[in-house]
Amino acid sequence: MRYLRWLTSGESHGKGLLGIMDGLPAGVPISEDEIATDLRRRQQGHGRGKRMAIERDRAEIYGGVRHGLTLGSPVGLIIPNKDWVNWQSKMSSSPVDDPPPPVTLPRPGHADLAGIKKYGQTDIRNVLERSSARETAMRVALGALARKLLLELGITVGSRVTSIHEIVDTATPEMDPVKMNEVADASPVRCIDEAASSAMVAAITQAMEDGDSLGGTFEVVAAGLPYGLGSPMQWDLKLKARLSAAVMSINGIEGVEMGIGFAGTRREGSAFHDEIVPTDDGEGVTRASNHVGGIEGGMSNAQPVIVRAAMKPIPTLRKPLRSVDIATGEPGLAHKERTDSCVVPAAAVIGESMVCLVIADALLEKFGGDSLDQVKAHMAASAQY
Ligand code: EPS
Repeated sequence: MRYLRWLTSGESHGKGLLGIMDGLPAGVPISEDEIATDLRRRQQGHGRGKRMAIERDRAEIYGGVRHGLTLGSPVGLIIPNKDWVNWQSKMSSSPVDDPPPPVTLPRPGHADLAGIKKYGQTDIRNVLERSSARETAMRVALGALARKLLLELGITVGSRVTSIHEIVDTATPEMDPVKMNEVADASPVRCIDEAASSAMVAAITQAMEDGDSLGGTFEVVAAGLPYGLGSPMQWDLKLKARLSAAVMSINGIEGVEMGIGFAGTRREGSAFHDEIVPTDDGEGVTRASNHVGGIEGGMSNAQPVIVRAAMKPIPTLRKPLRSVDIATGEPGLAHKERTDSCVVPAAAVIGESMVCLVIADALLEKFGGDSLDQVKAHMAASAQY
């Protein structure tokens, strides 16, 4: 991200998470309560483990905001880990007299094995702490800042879960993103269809009882984009490339598609492409469908952007898989940690955050200004819908 730059720091059981965002224009209204709303949404979902009962994620604004408005300076956020009280010695930044025994049985599917080899570690905890999805709490907090900017510019972003394990929500809702979130947030698995929701809950409960985990798919929708965010001129400027990289970076994501994605390959071109038709008032053009998901030639085409993603089942299992002890070379069973059973509902919220961050970056690239008023003026002068 070139215009809205951000970084996170923090370990899962360390003191907390830090985030810094640079490039947000001055004058964007933002409050800790608004950030907390998205953080709360990320913590929900049937299938979360005991950790979520401990944490009450809330980001404290450390810099960049005064009297409810951004200053144009870097925004700094801190989310303290409530669980830190239980880990102060085990995760102390200073040497301790009684270090805990090292974790030596890598979990298949986690960062454990590749991480210890890469960083030359002998204790898997030195890898798993940062590769934990705990880090995504800060992404959601930073995403809430981007979401506020987008909201001021008429762009909304929502999500829903479309499948968990073998249960598919076949609903094809004609909903704007805000309505989609309203309905999804009322479901314990963030899906639209009530029967599918109950079946998903039952499947997750079964997996929890079995000490197993489940994956699934979700969809993120962004509406209100003008033409031309992103660019066809270089590969790394294409909006589709930027969105897929961002969503693919979420822990556990194994696939990303746009619009009807892979299913579209089973259609002829004539049944795939979205015909250009006059608007109802006859004053402009719109599309008869949106199979491609709002991006053509690497640019937004003023239709809703639709990003879908597939998440693998969580690799930490109470019924562990085979592994080999890195200290002794002896075969054993993978390390067991307290864990979640299914986090697809949370991943959908994280997906929204990543999409907000990328679209805000692309928007500042095209219409950038030092203040919100300037960005609005630049859009009013040249944005095409
Ligand atoms: C995670 C393991 C669990 C999850 C955690 C991700 O944490 P713990 O080991 O403390 O029980 O709850 O997710 C979060 C803490 C979070 O905020 O989403 C893992 O191994 O990746």
